[in-house]
Order: sequence, then structure tokens, then C-alpha cells
Amino acid sequence: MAQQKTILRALAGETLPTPPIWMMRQAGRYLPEYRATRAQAGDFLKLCYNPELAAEVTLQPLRRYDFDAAILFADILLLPQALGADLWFVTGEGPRLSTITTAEELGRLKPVEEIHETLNPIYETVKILSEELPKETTLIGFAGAPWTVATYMIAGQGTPDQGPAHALKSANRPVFEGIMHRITEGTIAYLSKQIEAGAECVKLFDSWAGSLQGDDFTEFSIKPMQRITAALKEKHPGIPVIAFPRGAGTKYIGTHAATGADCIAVDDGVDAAWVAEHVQPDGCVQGNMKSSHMVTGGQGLIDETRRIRDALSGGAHIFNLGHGITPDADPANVQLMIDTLRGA
Ligand code: 1CP
Repeated sequence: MAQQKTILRALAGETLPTPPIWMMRQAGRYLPEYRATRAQAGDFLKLCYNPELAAEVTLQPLRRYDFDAAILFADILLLPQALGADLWFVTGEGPRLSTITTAEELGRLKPVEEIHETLNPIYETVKILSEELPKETTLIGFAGAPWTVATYMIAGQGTPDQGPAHALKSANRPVFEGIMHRITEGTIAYLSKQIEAGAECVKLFDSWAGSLQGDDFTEFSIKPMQRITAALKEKHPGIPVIAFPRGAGTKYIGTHAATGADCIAVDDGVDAAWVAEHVQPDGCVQGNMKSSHMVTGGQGLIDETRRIRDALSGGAHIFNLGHGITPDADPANVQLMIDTLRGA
């Protein structure tokens, strides 16, 4: 039977009359119903590990908006936790992890086969969603790309310039590469299980790819994503992969071929017309509306939605933001974006 789901058609390279749409962090703090369910769960991590409630928050934005995809509600830092790192969230500040910077600490990480003991509830969430989602909605699974996950495991928290990870890369290359290798293999195992549980597409978030310069970008952003993509496609033929090397700038050119991904997600640091000329000829692209329009709304939002849609109308495109929607966004602006995209 011919593929009917719009997201999967775009991922296969089809140019659609109107691009399908979903939104990074579509389940999140800008929605009052999300905040209520998180309170019911107790905290963010309890919400991630509660399959019924995680499925519920995944579905919440779909009740409000006619999005074409749902993204599993989880976090990229659950894999480090499954590998044995301590993980907690400080309210108002963000994630904290125990750090891995020495051979001894690397040696204490759990083997990849043991991650599922921690991650089984996530696969259960995927299973629930694959049963409950409307038939036209695509279910997206995800993980962090190895470089981005490594930056958190090495620093123990988010960092403005990923300094600690860059420092370890220079000071102790074997330990740095050992961490990258363990994350890469763990990500393949984690995403394989998500696919077996019902994810129809997976996305790799390399949120901090932009701080990798020169050969490092190829070695530590592109190559690990290529290895994961190839392994997943070998195990699950035809599974579409979205790669998001955020902040790549001109290095977005050629990333479809270099990663093997079906779609490249682009942030808002590159112009849609430039993306149409230099990236989209190689395959589907996703993005790249500024998240701030979800706060400010109005004619600016309308003009930008049309501009990006029209600039990328000559090829396969999934409409999305360039990064996640922020907690201060107005839910009404999301509806305005969808109406504008599908209207004149
Ligand atoms: O208080 C809360 O409710 C926590 C806020 C929150 C949410 C809603 C965090 C903490 N994670 C999430 C969910 C989440 N994270 C999803 C769910 C699906 C969706 O709706 O999109 C996804 C895909 C992520 C991915 C993620 N987590 C990334 C990659 C994408 C990106 O935003 O760059 C990163 C870097 C993280 C780490 C993380 N988790 C949470 C925060 C606040 C952060 C960033 C911390 C930092 O760098 O300081």
C-alpha cells in the first residue's frame, strides 16, 4: 500500500503541496496541561519513567493542534543515566550529572546490554503511543547524538561553550573516544528498541555540533551519526532518520550524504533560501522558524511562516522550529503558525 502519512512521504523525498508540521518540544512547559501532568508525576524524571503519563504528555499537543507527528516524551540524558551516571534536575537551572573524565570512571560505566533495565519504561511509552496515536500521525523516537550527550557526561551539566568536553578531547583522547564509543553503541541499542516498540522514524539531536571546528565536526558530529544511522538501517531496513547538527552553518552542506540521514534538521542560524539552494537538493530538510515567533506572534509570525514555507516549496520539507519552543511561548501562536502554513 502506498505510504499515506505526510511526514513519512516527506522523509522519502516527496515534495508535498503543503509541508507537514510538528514542533520541537511540542510537549512542554508552554502548555498548562503539561505542567499539571508533571506536577502529578512528581518531577520531570518521574514523568519520563512513567509510561502512562509520558504517553499522556506526548498526546497533549495533538489534542490542541493538528500536528503531523508526535515525538516520544523522554530526554537525551536518560541514556547516560542508563549507562550508570547519576542524573537529577535542579529546578530553574537544569540537569546535573555525575561526571566521567577518567579511565576509572569510564570503566565503571555499565555495558550496553544492561541499559534496557533502566530504559524499559521508555519502550513501554512508545508501545502505548503506537497503539493510541491517530493513524495519520507519525511517531518519532529520538536520542542525543554522541557529541552532545558526551558534553553533558563530561561537564556534568549544560555549558555555554562545551569547554570541559573540548578540554578532555585534547588532554585525554583515549578516554574521550571511549566515552564517545560507549554512547554511540548505547544509542544504537536504545533506538533499535524504540523502533521495535513502534517508532516510525528516529531523530538524532546534536544540539552542540556548532562548537566543533574543522575536522572535529566530521570526526565527532558527522561520523558517529553516520555509524548510528547505518547500524539502524541495517537492522531495520527503510527506517527514516533525521539528523540535527545544530549550529553547523555552512557545514550543513553535504550532511545528507555524510550522515546517511533521510532528513537534515536546520536551526534558525541559516536562511531558508540558502538551505533551499545548498542543502535541500540532497534530500528532505526540516526547520527553520525562530522559536521567538511563538512568543511574539502577530504579523511577524505570519510573514516568517509564509517566507520559510515558500522558500522551501521546491523540495521535500517538514515545517518545524529551528530549536525547541520556549516555556514563555503563547499556545495561540502555535495555532496561528499552523493556520498560516496551511492557508494563503
Ligand atoms: O521542567 C521540565 O519540564 C523539563 C523541561 C524539559 C523537557 C520538556 C527537559 C529538560 N527535557 C524535556 C523533554 C525533551 N528533551 C524532549 C521531548 C520531546 C519534545 O517534545 O520535543 C526532547 C526531544 C528533548 C531533547 C533534549 N534534552 C535536548 C536536545 C534538543 C535541544 O533542546 O537542544 C537537550 C540538549 C536536552 C537536555 C535538557 N533536558 C532538559 C533541559 C532543560 C535540557 C537542556 C539543558 C542545558 O543545556 O542546560
